[in-house]
Amino acid sequence: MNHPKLGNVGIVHIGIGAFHRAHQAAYTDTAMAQHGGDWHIIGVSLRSTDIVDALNAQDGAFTLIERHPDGPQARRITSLSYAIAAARDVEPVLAALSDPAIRIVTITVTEKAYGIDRLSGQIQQDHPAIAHDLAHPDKPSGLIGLLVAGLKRRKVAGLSPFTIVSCDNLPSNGVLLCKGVIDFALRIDGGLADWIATNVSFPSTMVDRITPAATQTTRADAKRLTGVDDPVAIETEPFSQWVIEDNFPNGRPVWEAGGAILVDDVEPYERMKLRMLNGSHSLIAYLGQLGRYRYVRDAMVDDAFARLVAQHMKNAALTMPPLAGIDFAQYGAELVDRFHNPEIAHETRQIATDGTEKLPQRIFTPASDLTVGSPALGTFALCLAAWMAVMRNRINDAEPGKADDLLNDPRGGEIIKALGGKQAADEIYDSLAMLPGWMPKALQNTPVWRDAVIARLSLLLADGADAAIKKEIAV
Ligand code: CS2
Repeated sequence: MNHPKLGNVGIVHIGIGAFHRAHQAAYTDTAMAQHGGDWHIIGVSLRSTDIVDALNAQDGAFTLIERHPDGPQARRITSLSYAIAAARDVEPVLAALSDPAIRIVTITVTEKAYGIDRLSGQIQQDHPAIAHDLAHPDKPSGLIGLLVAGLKRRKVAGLSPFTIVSCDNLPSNGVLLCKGVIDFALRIDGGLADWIATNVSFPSTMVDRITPAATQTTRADAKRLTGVDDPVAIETEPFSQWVIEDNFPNGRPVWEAGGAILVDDVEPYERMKLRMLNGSHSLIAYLGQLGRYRYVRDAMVDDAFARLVAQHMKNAALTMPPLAGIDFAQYGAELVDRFHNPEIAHETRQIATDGTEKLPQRIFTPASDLTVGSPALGTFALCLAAWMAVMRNRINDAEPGKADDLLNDPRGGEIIKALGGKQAADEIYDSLAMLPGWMPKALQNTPVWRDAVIARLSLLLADGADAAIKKEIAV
């Protein structure tokens, strides 16, 4: 599958949103520019067709703007060869996945598209894409179904498999995906499951680059800086990090050229980032939604809010064993600087989506790692309380029948049902904490945790976000 202009492909990427294009596509671009290699990317979009058409109309190339403090810099990325819309026709996707040239599949589909139970590693049979794909394994529509169908074709054709690289903010993302893929395969073809278990590698990764949704300003700046009008230009911060488990039996681009770090064990880096960056992001997002801060940077110029974020970083650092070569305090200070970046318009509403998917690894697991009754629990409890208050307020504010759209969460229907008009903090906590398979039992059964969340939720509901923040930083 050679592209007439761009040379040979070697990677299929599933989920070609802004984050992929600001991150892995940029690393691969740099790697090929400096070291060559047949690593152009075939991009797959699971749902959208517009982005696919727009990218193909410009031969896969797009403008990436980096928002530096002293002004934006634009770069044309050409590592993407072309794109395919799976929603239109899945056959070209399966053809790409079974192309002998493809040696790696990378993934950014967000947490909710996996359909894998975090604790057991088994697939969630009531997840819409999983349910569909189990019933139609040769015509899949979701991530796991596509991977398994692609691997099946390769096995039948006598080809070696591809390496599968999750780049989503899930803990031990490679291990989790491996378990889910094998469990799905087991249910349709035991021999295939064995083949996958023996032959496919799933390196874990930690990915980091704050990438707000593109706006009209992005497009206008791209035109001003490059002279090219690009409807799919994207913008991002200067910082970028990619820590990758070095487990690529079929080769890989020299991603180190773009600054990637290859390690034996990604987990400590992933944990640090999920707990310190993403956890603080969720705290800012839910409190920001309550306090009417549209952007992360707006919250960060509020002194009390910034102190709260620093306090949460410190608390999150307490939940982890030391990591050689990393000073958590310095890492936290750098995160605070990144959140402050006045050039980055990162909407709290964007980060506040999919709370049921994000809070377990950002809030629950670290909170469970603290000793019962530790004062450091406070900011974790405040984040959960803020999420609960946002859910309740959005339901209260919604027109009849429209609450689910406002919640922006894959478990929105369940949240609405659980809350069922409840307005008191303890009732809200008890109904939402009991969402099946969500909050770890150990935390659920800890009365100090329940009390801490309810106290903060009461204050948020009665006096608002400012009062709750002031109280927290005074503790
Ligand atoms: C954010 C992340 O939307 C969110 O939940 O916390 O997308 C965050 O911006 C990235 O993980 C940064 O690398």
